Amino acid sequence: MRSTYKKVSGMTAEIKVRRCYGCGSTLQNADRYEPGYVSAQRQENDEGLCDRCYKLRNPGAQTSQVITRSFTAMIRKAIESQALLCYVIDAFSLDSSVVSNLSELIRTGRVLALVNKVDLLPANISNEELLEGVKSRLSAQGISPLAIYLTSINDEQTIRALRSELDAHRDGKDIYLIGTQRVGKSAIVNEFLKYYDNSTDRTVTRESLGEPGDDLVVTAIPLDEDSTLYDTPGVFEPTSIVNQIDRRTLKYVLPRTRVVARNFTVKPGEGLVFGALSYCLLTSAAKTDVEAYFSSDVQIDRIRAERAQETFTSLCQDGKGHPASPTIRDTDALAETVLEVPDDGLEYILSITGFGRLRLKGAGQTFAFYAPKGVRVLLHR
Ligand SMILES: Nc1nc2c(ncn2[C@@H]2O[C@H](COP(=O)(O)OP(=O)(O)O)[C@@H](O)[C@H]2O)c(=O)[nH]1
Ligand SMILES: [Mg+2]
Repeated sequence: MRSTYKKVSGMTAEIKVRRCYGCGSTLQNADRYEPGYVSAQRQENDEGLCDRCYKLRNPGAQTSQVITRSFTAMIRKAIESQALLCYVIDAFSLDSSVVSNLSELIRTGRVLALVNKVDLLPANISNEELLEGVKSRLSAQGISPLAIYLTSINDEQTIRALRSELDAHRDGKDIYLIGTQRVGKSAIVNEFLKYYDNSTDRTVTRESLGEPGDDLVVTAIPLDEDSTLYDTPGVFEPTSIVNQIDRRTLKYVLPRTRVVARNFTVKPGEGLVFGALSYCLLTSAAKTDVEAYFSSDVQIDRIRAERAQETFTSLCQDGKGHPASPTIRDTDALAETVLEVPDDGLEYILSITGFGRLRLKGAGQTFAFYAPKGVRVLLHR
């Protein structure tokens, strides 16, 4: 779909292609079986979502599924045929990319974990620590992967070696790239295609596997005469901050360059505010050293408990908090989660799903987190 903007100077109209905020497809109203389709009834909408993503986010009375019937049918078929399910995971955001609804669906299949975006990982976090985190999260969801492979679309070597890594585990069967939205499935495919040699007489196609009213469009890449690699649409993860903020804010929240740890000492009665999107307060124990891991575009400042609500609201409304989202205007948009950290001197992670996390040594601290309603706040080892 195209939207036309008249330039202020008048003469030329500028044409801008609009993309779906959910799946990234170009919005269009020509073909309902192609991605990005916006039906006539939703033509005037300003959500910037295609019908599919709109339906997922506004389940309404009809259904509360975040994984559609067509998607479930596709996975069942894949498992039956012994296909390799390539679970694409975001190295920076394990909590928003290792998700229970998808894990549950693929548990009985042959799963390979493809941990992508390793280039974003802070320098002080080792691959061993990352692998440990991935393994424990998958295992908590009943998955023991055949292998865990680390990739980055910015690391040619990992992309070049991807084909042989996948071939080693697929037993000649199909491969399905699956995962939540924006973990990099399509970006991996684009890079993969640069080194891809099609030895078949089939071509790379877009295929519709869904049923009417439940579109499911995949990219199909022939691997050999009888097997195919499928890039599938991202699964919607309702507990991620990504769904609670405005689409223009998203580019600041999702890191684009390597995340650098930022160090703070927080005293009781104090806390930290993350842009104009969330904050936390230390409500007990002695002062604590924390390392904060967020996109470098997220401004982090100290905040005092007794003025926290006021400070937060003014950050939201006076343009001083960055990033700010028009969907979060004051503390009414936030919900409280209290995290009690054990007093054992071990390292703990306090995470706001899809946004960022704090790392600290357990000393019996109590933290109150205020994150957008619906966003999960978690304590991990
Ligand atoms: N830094 C970095 N960004 C990546 C990587 N892979 C994907 N991205 C970016 O992540 C965003 C989402 O990627 P996309 O392929 O559309 O995700 P999909 O929804 O899983 O298909 C895009 O802006 C990509 O450029 C990676 O390895 N490193
Ligand atoms: Mg994609």
